[in-house]
Amino acid sequence: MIIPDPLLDALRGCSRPVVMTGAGISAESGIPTFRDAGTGLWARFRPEDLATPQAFDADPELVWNWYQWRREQLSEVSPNAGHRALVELGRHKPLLTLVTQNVDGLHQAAGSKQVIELHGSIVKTICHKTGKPVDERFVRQSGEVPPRSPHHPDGLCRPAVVWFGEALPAGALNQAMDAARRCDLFLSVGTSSVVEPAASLALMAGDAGACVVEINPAETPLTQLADFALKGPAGSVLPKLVEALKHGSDPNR
Ligand code: BV8
Repeated sequence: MIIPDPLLDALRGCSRPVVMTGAGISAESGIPTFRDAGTGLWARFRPEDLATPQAFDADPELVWNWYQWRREQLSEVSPNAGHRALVELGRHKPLLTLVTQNVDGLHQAAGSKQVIELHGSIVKTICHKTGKPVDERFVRQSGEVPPRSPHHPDGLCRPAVVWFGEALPAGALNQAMDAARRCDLFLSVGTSSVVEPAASLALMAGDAGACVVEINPAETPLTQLADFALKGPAGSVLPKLVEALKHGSDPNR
């Protein structure tokens, strides 16, 4: 893939880039994308139907076990070249803001600092009644599935993620929206651009005059609206982009 010169100019010239990632950037680490997260033993469920408070209320054990399965997958994976390229990009662009919809913590594991997690974190646990954090040692030593919450007599433990129909953490969302409105380049990586309000951030950036770039092997609702759409996997496109930035042009030209 050749990186177009106008894109390179925009990347070189930007000072306040925002990068927003979705499940696609973790695909090359071996984590099924969100919409494929109903694979294997979970194939008979739609992730969107499990990632809701209603599903948890209806069958706490089923939803808890789905997240435990996804957590266990995480123990066997590590960040990939796409995550590492974003760490490198942050070294070249110190005012870069990294926003993720992912709950897997792989950006932090790769070395990215100040990651804005719009949809929470699968490796943390909260009380379903109060939202208060629950220590992982408490979760591990409980023999119940899901563990009863230490914060509320009728509460259960649940993953610290944002479910469909739940509000995003106000601080994270406001930070992401501010960054999107102020940025001069918005890079959307590995997201199907359908989940709101995250999907609107790219449009917000474009409306504020930023150059919008999409990296995704497939078409999404953003593809036609973006200034540049690079069709390819994040694990190879992002390193190419950073290499071209460092060399001032695409080394493969
Ligand atoms: C809310 C955590 C309001 C859980 C997730 C308009 C405005 C506001 C809300 C809505 C609205 N319209 C609809 C809604 C409701 C809903 C929504 O958006 N529904 C969708 C399905 C239409 N939104 C909500 O409910 C949100 N809440 O708005 O609340 C409110 C306000 C006040 C008070 C009360 C309520 C909450 C949404 C958050 C849901 N939680 N995750 C968990 O993970 O289990 S969302 C979930 O989807 C994941 O976080 C995931 O990251 C996210 C988005 O999916 P993607 O990341 O894009 O993943 P996907 O699999 O879809 O796509 C992967 C892409 O990667 C593909 O395009 C593929 O081509 C690409 N790819 C594959 N391989 C690669 C690759 N790309 C690059 N490289 C590769 N190698």
